[in-house]
Amino acid sequence: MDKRKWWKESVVYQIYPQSFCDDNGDGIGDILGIIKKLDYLKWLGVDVLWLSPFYPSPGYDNGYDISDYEGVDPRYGTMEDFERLLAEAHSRDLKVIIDLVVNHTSDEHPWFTAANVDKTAPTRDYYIWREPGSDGQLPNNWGALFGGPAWSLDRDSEEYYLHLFSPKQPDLNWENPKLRADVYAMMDRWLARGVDGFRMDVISLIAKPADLSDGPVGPSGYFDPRGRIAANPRVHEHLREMRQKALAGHDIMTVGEAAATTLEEARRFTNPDGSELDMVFQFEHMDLDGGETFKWNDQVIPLPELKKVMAKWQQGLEQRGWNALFWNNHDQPRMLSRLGDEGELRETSAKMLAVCLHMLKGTPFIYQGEELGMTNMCFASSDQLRDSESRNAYQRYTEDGSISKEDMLRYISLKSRDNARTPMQWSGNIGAGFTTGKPWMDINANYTVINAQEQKSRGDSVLAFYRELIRLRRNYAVIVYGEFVPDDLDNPDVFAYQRCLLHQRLYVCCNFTSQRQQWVPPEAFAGDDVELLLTNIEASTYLENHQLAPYEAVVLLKEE
Ligand code: TEU
Ligand code: CA
Repeated sequence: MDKRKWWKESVVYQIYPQSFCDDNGDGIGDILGIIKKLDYLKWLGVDVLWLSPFYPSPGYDNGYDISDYEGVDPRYGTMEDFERLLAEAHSRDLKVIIDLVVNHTSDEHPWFTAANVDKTAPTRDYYIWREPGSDGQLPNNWGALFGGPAWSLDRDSEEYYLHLFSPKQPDLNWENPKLRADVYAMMDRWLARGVDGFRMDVISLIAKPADLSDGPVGPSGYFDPRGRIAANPRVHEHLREMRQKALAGHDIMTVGEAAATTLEEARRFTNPDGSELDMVFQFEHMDLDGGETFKWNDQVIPLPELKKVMAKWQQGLEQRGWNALFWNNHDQPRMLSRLGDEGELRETSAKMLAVCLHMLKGTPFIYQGEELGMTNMCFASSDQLRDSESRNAYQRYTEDGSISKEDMLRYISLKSRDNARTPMQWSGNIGAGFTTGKPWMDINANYTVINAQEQKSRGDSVLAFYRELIRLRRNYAVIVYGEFVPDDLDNPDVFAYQRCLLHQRLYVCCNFTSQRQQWVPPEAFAGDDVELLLTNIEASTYLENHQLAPYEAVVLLKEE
């Protein structure tokens, strides 16, 4: 049996502060805006809020480039605002976890600004430096995720520093014990303020291997070192130390963003002995529509592959770890646009995707707007883009002529991170109830149709369905703790599985197509003693004829 833990029984809601709710009308979401929406989140029924970064930042990567780990960026408010948010959340019995971005800082962080002018600065060794080759060459052929090489030359000291993301995000040197102690002390101060845990940004990549040698060149023209870095076992030593020195004695939750992580590594990260993290985000299911040109193409996720990847992680972590379940976050295009129907069956398919994810074993995460069935943006011009990854890619591929401008805009509309970052659609009024000013990025034009106000008043809305789904989790231990058993992984139309816990059994089947599907459940679920626990279709006929309507999802319950 799994050990009971509150974070296994919780549903987490991710807030991207910049795009959530703008209180003061400057077009940027802020902390007071979040406070205003706490009653909405409580009504929805989630247990934990994860806040993406709100710390002081030059904003090159929307706050994932931090220049002060212990402050609040004035664009989001003040430390008093944050403390009020915590108090208001706690008074509603909502927990709050914050983003811990310690793979890198901003190049405007005082640790770096002191270090790059002076080789003898105490924080010089907080970063990773290499001398240029005899002809000034780069230390190796590693590429940065947001384009170009992973090394930039610091002109003052004439050495290169490593950055896995952009040149504005120098990587920290986790081999330095003083850096580690500084990070733990900073975490300790946030815990003392009362936060309930951390989402740890690219934590799988903090331990750079001693071997910085070249690797095989990929589509970017460079070697993508993430797999090699993630395989360095040293990361587990760091996380064990962090657990002992920063987290011991706190009843909190930790979720690691585990880019490029294997199942084997994830078992160590989420070992039930609690020595490292509670759960990890893995990305294998998100990368199934990648390809030759990274993600800049129109490939779609093949359902059988998706099912196999999900089953692999479900079964692979059974009794050996814990999954964080997600279809969406601030780095991903909207899953509804990837796998659902943006047309007439939008709401049905949004609910089906919700059932499919929330009935898996693990802690579900909802990304703002997902509970409304928000969709991708159709970007008409590259001027609308705010994400540096997308802007850089647009420039690179259109300038070298490898992808036409039209195609690149189409790919961006399908895959860009900016699809997730358009402002939250609260109402059909101008500004979508997000802002009374000019929004920092364009609002999706469909806010007049898709918005929270309209859905809150309607019993059959996507929003009402999410609320019901969350409520259901409270009443059935099998949803939290039942073992996952896959069904017919090769079938390309329906995603089906069982969940089993002692005397309770669930059968979940989800139609991923716009056609009806004949779908006969296993024998145990065919009798009269089977209850239709949940469906997203009005007047479902599934129990009578075992037919799934287009995008229908069904959950059957059998109690012995
Ligand atoms: O993301 C790290 C990461 O590896 C990916 O999610 C990546 O951003 C995406 O695949 C690129 O398409 C984290 C944050 O979630 C992201 O917003 C930051 O940009 C990144 O780290 C750097 O801090
Ligand atoms: Ca604001």
